[in-house]
Amino acid sequence: PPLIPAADLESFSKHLKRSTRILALLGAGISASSGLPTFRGAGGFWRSYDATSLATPEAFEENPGLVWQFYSYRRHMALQAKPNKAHYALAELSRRNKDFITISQNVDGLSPRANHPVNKLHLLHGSLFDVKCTNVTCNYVGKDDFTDPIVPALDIPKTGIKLPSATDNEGKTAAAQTTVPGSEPKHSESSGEVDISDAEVPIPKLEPADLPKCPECDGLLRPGVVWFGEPLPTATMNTVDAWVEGSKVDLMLVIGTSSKVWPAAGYIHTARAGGARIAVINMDENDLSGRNLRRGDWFFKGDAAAIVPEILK
Ligand code: BJW
Ligand code: ZN
Repeated sequence: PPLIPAADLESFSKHLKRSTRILALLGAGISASSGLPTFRGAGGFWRSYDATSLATPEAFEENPGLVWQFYSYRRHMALQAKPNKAHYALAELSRRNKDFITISQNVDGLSPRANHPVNKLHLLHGSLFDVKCTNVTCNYVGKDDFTDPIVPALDIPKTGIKLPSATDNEGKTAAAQTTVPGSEPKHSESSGEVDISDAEVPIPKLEPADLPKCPECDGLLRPGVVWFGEPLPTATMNTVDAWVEGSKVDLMLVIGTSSKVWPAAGYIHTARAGGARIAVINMDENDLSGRNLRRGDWFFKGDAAAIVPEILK
């Protein structure tokens, strides 16, 4: 059968052409086919931990070394991953449409690397490549630092026990590399790298002294992401709220998100209340469609990397 029912695609395309104000909300599912795991459901585990339980201020307070190992692993994986066709198709739509904004819950940097216009891309949950100082009297924020590893103790390929592999019989070790967006990571072919997301692979217990330090006050740095219970970046929220509430949104694309996390999920309700029609792109029809879709909305089931370029053609 075709990827998308023809009647749905036709009515969607018609509406897309007529739409002037378009809003896209992105979640982890848009990056799934780039090889990055989502949070909920299968794959939402890192070692023996539920990924969402590590994304909390409490987890960081209790064991900053473990939480930094989790984020260092995620930085490394995100740098190895490449944006997929959905990231590129959205970036293209964004360039073509003046009144189109994208709000992303993702921290992986794949939309910016797909050259999504940055002034029309709003990162609600921060970035894996930003850092913030934990010292309450210091406001240091570091942006777009793509160093991998960020400090030597967080050198993921070397902190576990290196496993022998068929493609790595010359005894090469993966060297630490720095990557800039737009260029492909210069890291080795991953040959022989250990996967510390596997709880069987031993990792060292890190002390605060091993972890990233503030260049201004020498305090402990933390990942520049938004954890549960924390406020979202104020300026970003203000811009997005003003745009969404400013005038009627014609079309909202909800791509690869379980829509369970607030306030991100709230934009679906705000846009709909203002008269927007909603198109959901998700692998799982239980996420959002049944509960929230109305007559006139669309649900496109499948891999975002295949569906998004197809419907935005
Ligand atoms: C595919 C696919 C493919 C797979 N193609 N699709 C009760 C009611 C309402 C709110 C609350 C409440 N109790 C607590 C709250 C607040 C809380 C919240 O929402 N909790 C809910 C879980 C109930 N929210 C907060 O705490 C937020 N802050 C806040 O409210 O502050 C208030 C405040 C004000 C003033 C002062 C102080 C406080 C903050 C939320 C921060 C979320 N942070 C995280 C971690 C970010 C850093 C990191 O990456 O580590 O953000 S949690 C995690 O969830 C991450 C994600 O961005 C976010 C959303 O997840 P997402 O992207 O939807 O992923 P999944 O895995 O859930 O879904 C993937 C989807 O893709 C699935 O549907 C798949 O089917 C699909 N899929 N493959 C297409 N190939
Ligand atoms: Zn500081």
